[in-house]
Amino acid sequence: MESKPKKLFTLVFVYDDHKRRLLLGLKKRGFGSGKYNGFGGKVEANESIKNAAIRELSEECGLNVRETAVELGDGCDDNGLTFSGINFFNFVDNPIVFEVHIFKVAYSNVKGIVTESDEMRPQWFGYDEIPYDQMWPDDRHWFPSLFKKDVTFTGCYVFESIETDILLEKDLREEKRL
Ligand code: 8DG
Repeated sequence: MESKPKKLFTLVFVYDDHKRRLLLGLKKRGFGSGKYNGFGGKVEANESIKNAAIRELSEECGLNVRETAVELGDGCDDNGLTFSGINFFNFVDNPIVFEVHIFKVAYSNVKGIVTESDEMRPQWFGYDEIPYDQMWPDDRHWFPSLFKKDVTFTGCYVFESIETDILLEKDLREEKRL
């Protein structure tokens, strides 16, 4: 995997500790369609990873990260976005590894109205009702780390093919958040 070139993606999860719920979107088209996921996509040329994360969140579900956070904590930046971890997805038959930078943001730190887009149909799920059966198979492996306050994580997942979601190998490391 190390020798394959990597392509950068983002993924953002909006959480609401007050109502103990997480916003996911049902992907309506393209790669991963029919699965629930956070909001994200490809990092464009000359775009920072963080700006790509903020842009994709806005494009896909209508929520905009505030310039200054209302609620601070959990390792977040001034605007409330918390870096959670990086997942590498290696599809055996694909020459490029996906490097996905994952962030979370409290619902109180975004503004706007949750809105369906061409790509995603947003839906809230209780923390105990995450629809893993309708998500990528690796997600149930690293989701617990996403919710931990004091760690970041690095995951490496090998899939049989880019056409199927058969997971062959998984590896997850947690690091103490500084
Ligand atoms: P487009 O507008 O050009 O169609 O695409 P995009 O929005 O720029 O990118 P995308 O194809 O929708 O990006 C794929 C998203 O899926 C990206 O956020 C990374 C994420 N993703 C994977 N694999 C996995 C996985 O196994 N689990 C989860 N939760 N997300 C994944 O690529």
